[in-house]
Amino acid sequence: MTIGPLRLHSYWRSSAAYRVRIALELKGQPYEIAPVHLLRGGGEQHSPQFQELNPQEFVPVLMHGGRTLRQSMAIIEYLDETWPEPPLLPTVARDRQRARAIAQMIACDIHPLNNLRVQRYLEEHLEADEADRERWTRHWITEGLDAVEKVLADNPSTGEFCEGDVPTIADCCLVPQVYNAQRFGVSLDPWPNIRRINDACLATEEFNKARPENQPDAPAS
Ligand SMILES: N[C@@H](CCC(=O)N[C@@H](CS)C(=O)NCC(=O)O)C(=O)O
Repeated sequence: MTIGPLRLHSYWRSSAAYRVRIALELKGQPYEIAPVHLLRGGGEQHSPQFQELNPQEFVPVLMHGGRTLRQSMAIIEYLDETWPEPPLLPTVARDRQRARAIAQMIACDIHPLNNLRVQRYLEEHLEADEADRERWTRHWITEGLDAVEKVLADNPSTGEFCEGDVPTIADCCLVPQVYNAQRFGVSLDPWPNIRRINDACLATEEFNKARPENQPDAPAS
């Protein structure tokens, strides 16, 4: 199906945008990146122009077919419904439920606590210094990934990837969350399944292309 170009408002380090980039790469759909710098000048996500695209002042936003699509999980499901191959949700209901559950453990219960606006609130209203904020971030990542590891370990549904042997929506969420964990110095040692699946994902061309450091708006290293 072709209904015009795909344009993704993204920030190289945003893990929610990273999820959508992975899904687009897995679908083999060409897309343009429209960078939104989340820090410069207080954050371009707060500009009046961007607020028109997303009143929540978040990336990602995907433009497609004259529509403005928001919320990474809903965008991934839209991509899956628009281009069904390869599927990002398993065909069997119980497997599909498990893939969504793992994805939501990350996207609903870990990531929001560590978002930039939460960090800013801690700093500006609760007088949390940088060390406090990093402790906060590491705490929620560790507690959340501990639970994800338990769900992955010793479960016959876990395969090469989180659910079975092909990447699903769960892997689209896991890899960006592991990137965040590493960014904040959280060791993956307690989580052998998470580490193995993250390595398997990043060994593929699709996940590799979506990596933060491979984005046009990433600073030159
Ligand atoms: N639930 C949203 C979360 C999006 C989100 O948290 N985006 C972050 C970057 S990862 C953002 O734009 N933060 C800007 C801010 O906090 O000011 C989604 O999944 O799309």
